[in-house]
Amino acid sequence: MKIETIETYHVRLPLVSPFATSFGRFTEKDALIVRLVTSEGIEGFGETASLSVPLYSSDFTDSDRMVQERFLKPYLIGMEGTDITHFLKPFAPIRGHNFAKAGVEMAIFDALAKEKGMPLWQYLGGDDHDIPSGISLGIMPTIDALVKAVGDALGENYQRIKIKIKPGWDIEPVKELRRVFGNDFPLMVDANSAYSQEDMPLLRKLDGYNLLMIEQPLSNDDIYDHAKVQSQLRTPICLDESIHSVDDARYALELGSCKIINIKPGRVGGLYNSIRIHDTCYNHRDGSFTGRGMDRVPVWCGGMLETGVGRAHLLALQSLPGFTITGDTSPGKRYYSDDIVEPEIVMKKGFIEQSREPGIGYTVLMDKIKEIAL
Ligand code: OSB
Ligand code: MG
Repeated sequence: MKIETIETYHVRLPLVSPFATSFGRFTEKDALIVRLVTSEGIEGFGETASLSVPLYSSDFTDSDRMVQERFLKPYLIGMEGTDITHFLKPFAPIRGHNFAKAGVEMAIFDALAKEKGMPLWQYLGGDDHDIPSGISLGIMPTIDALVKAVGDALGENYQRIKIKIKPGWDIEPVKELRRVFGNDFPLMVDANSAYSQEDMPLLRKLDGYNLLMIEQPLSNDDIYDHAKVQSQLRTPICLDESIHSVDDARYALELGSCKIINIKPGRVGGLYNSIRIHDTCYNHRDGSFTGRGMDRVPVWCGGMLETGVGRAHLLALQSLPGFTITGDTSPGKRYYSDDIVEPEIVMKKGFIEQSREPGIGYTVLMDKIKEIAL
């Protein structure tokens, strides 16, 4: 395969409902859709799913676009090869900017899978099964609004509910959800780094609500303090923001900073690194260094409110065997009234089917994208 062109389209889609986290509230979502064409005429698509502002990670849409234009595309165009590791050579010397790398890397993966005539999930080494769908619900104006949203989500058969928390919106919503819907439905919380070690009493209270996990309670780059907090909690901690690489994942497992890892291809620089982090967790064994009884550390796939292009990649990734916990990938309609792929990504009885078509398996609506591109 020889890379002939790489184009980037900046889109901004209105969200069907505002999404609020501890770091900000969003009513629309920016994304860079990357379209790669090979000299054989194969098209590959990827998505850079960073936010428009550097509040989740240091990446943001405009900086990622610049990194792609100046530091990735010039080295990739004209490159010829047969496997991903070859094409990743120009990525290696560039520090950071993982979301920028991921969008381009995913487009290469899509083209490589299409060249082989294989669905991407199969090309990545995944198993043939439907993907359970979870939902990530933002901070709501009132507890009643949250109860309504969770009731709706359970009614639609979502397999796992995650709610965003922040100081002042934590114990009360969790307590009320447990009171209304019972102690056993699959519930977790995501703090997006809103707490510190001083909040140990609060975290200990959360420990009493049978949560599947507490996602990223402490600061976005911390691995050390999370280990101290995890040692005082029964509830597993899951790291999101803190894990940017295979080494970060290894440090966290060896230190006991978490018992679960959220893998987002954008945050870790693409699918290749996602798979390596998956493998590190899947092959982790008790007795390796600390012996904390953590065999096969489970992973799940997070999201960045991706358009259908990015979500098709997330679905493919989740076919790997270590993704034993339901992730954040919801059907198209949960995010956008007018998604940019066909067929629509739909959920049936709480699951999303894998496509049988080559590559990401969805048609990217280029006319629509060109029309709305910024
Ligand atoms: O922390 O997981 C997060 C969205 C934007 C930025 C960070 C996060 C999220 C989500 C939404 O939780 C997940 C999704 O539905 O794509
Ligand atoms: Mg998160």
